[in-house]
Amino acid sequence: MLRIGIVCYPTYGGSGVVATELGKALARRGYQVHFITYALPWRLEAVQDSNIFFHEVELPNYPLFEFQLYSLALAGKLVDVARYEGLDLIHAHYAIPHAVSGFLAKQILWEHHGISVPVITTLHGTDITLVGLEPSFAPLVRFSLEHSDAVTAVSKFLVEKTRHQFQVNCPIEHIPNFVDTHAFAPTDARTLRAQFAPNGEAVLLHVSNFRPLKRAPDTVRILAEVVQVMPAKLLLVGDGPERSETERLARELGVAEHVRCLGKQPVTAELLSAADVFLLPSQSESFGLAALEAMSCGVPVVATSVGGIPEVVLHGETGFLAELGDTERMARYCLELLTNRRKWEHFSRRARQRALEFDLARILPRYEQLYQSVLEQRALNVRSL
Ligand code: GMT
Repeated sequence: MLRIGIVCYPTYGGSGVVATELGKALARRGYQVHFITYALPWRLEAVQDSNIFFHEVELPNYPLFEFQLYSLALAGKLVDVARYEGLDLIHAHYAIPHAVSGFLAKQILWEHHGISVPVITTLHGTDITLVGLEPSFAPLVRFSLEHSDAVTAVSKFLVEKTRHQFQVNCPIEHIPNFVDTHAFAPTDARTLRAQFAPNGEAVLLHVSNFRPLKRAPDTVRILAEVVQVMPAKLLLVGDGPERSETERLARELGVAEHVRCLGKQPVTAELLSAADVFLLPSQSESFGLAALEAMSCGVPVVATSVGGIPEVVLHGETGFLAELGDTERMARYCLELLTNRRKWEHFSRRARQRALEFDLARILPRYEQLYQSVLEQRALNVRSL
């Protein structure tokens, strides 16, 4: 079976979650999966699978280095793992710096060791729409994409955005994100729910890394509108730069007692199922994996109509989409669902059905086919040398 190196961010964020869930699923299919990153990936902690390996990238601390040289250390580690574990390919999630380090490792492996290890890059979002556009990074992103053996993007929006922003000539395959619909299924969460909403209040839920583009404070603005009509609670899961501002706003708007910040919690089917509505008021979102996991648990989503969200959340069917910042409208959409049980149940069913279209079992073969075709191409290239 193939030996696959997966490079990802290990932190609380969608790209790392996708990479980790992909690796776990590949390992269950018999592939040998090597995670190469600076810390144990967030969703890998509980995994006991003999096909999964974790290689920590060590960062040499030399006084001359005012800044840590992670990209280089990662490239060196990739060379090492590829050589000694016999990797067949490297799958880099998020272009910066992973695709660049992958390229460097590939060149070293070939030129110094005669080993050909293709690099596949999966684009996730801000590596293209935000940070990748920084003048100091943009040339590297473009170069690393053009030198990847295959490039995928998690939404059609992101494919188009990449073409437009970076003017790359290479093919970019759209492989959408996925959800394990067995693990994320509607679950009896009455006990958990009663802890957060003991008097039968409606429950709104938001999960994110609280970066400014997630617009977490907008969830509080939505709550403030909703509680004028009916009792409700807002659960905030995750942590990040805007958590304090979100809490401050809750106090300013007089709704702090209805907001519960849970911090970085494992996102489980039970937690998601405890909610009536999932909120995703992002400024930019290439896909919205958190929304897909909520939908898989039968939770309708109220979100902004930005980026790739409309490819996941169907307006008027599995949730509602509003203009960025239009928290009044988002609150009205919440109330439309919260005050009409039949409507909520219909949306909940459609949300689950929609999530089934992104089931892991449907998407995983797309990555497996891609791996095969990249390796076939490699064999042809090596033979023609
Ligand atoms: O691009 C990012 O902001 C990082 C990334 C992450 O690690 O959280 O999120 C992106 O990748 C996810 C998985 O593919 C997508 O579901 C998110 O929509 C996307 N985030 C953005 O585009 C802001």
